[in-house]
Amino acid sequence: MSDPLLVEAEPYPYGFDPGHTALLVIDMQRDFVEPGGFGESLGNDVTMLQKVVPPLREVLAATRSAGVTVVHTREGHLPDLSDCPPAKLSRGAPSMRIGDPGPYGRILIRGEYGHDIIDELAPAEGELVIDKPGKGAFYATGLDETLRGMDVRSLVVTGVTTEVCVHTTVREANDRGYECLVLSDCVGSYFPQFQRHGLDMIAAQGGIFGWVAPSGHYLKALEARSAR
Ligand code: C5J
Repeated sequence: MSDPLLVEAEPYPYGFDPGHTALLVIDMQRDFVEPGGFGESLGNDVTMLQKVVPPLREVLAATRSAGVTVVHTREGHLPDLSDCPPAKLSRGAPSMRIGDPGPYGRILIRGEYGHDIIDELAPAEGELVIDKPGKGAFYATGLDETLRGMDVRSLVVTGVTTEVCVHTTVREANDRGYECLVLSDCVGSYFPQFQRHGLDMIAAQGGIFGWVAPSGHYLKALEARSAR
């Protein structure tokens, strides 16, 4: 194995081997990021999530150029809602429920326009897209088996929202033995305080769930590798 690349991070440098790493892009779907979707139906300001798009585009481009595996996820449900627990359907008394007609089709239903990933971050041909019914990317998806099959051990985590699907996924990944680096400007929350505390919680206690760094530090490590 070659020397790991080092990313300046909290709580200490994060080492990863690009050949055993995947970039996870979590739920950058129209239903969360664009006006009129599920996120907004819950009363959220979607511009808070749109900030993530420019740095994430850069990360995606550099990751692809470096030949690192990219995995996208989408939260959503089957058209008959058989994979959506009743508690999830009614939670939060949204103005529109999962499965209701919205401006981009039925809210959070697989195959609908709103369920899909925003154009700016569209998956490239051959990139994995994992459809998940829960908040965590490992629950009921087969993601763990897929990553193990590719000998992936490290995850660079991006997407939305920081305190919900990103956090749940990082916790699930940590319990399964993956080393997670969360890129602070490539994850987003509708709530500034959740963004701050969500990131703090990952790197606290010596990196209880993983590492946190701005995307520039990750890009620098990839650039240093191409200069080797
Ligand atoms: C939420 C997500 N917030 N992708 N989903 O319901 O974080």
